[in-house]
Amino acid sequence: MTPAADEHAVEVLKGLLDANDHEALHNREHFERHNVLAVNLMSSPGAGKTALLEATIEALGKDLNIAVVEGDLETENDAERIRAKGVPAIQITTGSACHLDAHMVHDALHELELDDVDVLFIENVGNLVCPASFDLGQHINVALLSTPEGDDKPAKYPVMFRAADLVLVTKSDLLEVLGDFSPDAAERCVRQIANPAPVLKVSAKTGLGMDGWLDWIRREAGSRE
Ligand SMILES: Nc1nc2c(ncn2[C@@H]2O[C@H](COP(=O)(O)OP(=O)(O)OP(=O)(O)O)[C@@H](O)[C@H]2O)c(=O)[nH]1
Ligand SMILES: [Mg+2]
Ligand SMILES: [Zn+2]
Ligand SMILES: [Zn+2]
Repeated sequence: MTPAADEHAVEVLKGLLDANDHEALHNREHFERHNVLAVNLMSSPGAGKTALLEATIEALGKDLNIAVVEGDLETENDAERIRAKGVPAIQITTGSACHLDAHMVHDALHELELDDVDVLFIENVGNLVCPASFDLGQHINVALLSTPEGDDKPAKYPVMFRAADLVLVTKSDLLEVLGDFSPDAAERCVRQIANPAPVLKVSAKTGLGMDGWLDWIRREAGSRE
């Protein structure tokens, strides 16, 4: 690219992000008005975001009113899995976009009865790169790192893991069979990018470590009442 074209590209990107930030602020007003805790779940594809939500709904669904916004390029699969647990879910299909933006989430918010919601989970598109750059108006970012991905991912994808208020090492039931994933090494990577966020081991499959995560969500939801 010529320097002029380069500059133009930067201007276009900046304009997009400004418009997104403006809409994110508006989403935040929706959440505040209805006293909703909004949690953005981010990870690579298949790290276990929907499985975590299914297990979370099973454990907390009686105490907290949960709703879910699902982001995928195509299919209604994840929203259907959530609805099967008796919780409202809005599926956003982004087509070719590899992240959710604040406008997409805003459209979904207008399809939900937010007065009846305590915690809104937003499951972002599976991608360790750009979801972290688009504010959705959420209060909390949770980054999932599944054990088969390797413990060095926070070092390789620092933008995502720096944005995380909580890091969940998912599929921790596989630690024994994998043998080479060190939760301590993963945590060191998170510290090296100057993120003091808690790093918790969980397994949606066996329930291992889920109490720490569930307590954390209960505490965050409680602090907003
Ligand atoms: N062993 C094990 N497998 C898991 C666990 N959680 C999820 N899985 C499996 O991992 C695969 C992907 O899980 P999903 O919950 O669909 O992952 P996701 O992050 O929502 O995937 P995308 O929405 O497509 O990005 C499925 O085959 C799950 O059964 C876990 O705790 N342990
Ligand atoms: Mg999913
Ligand atoms: Zn993207
Ligand atoms: Zn609105």
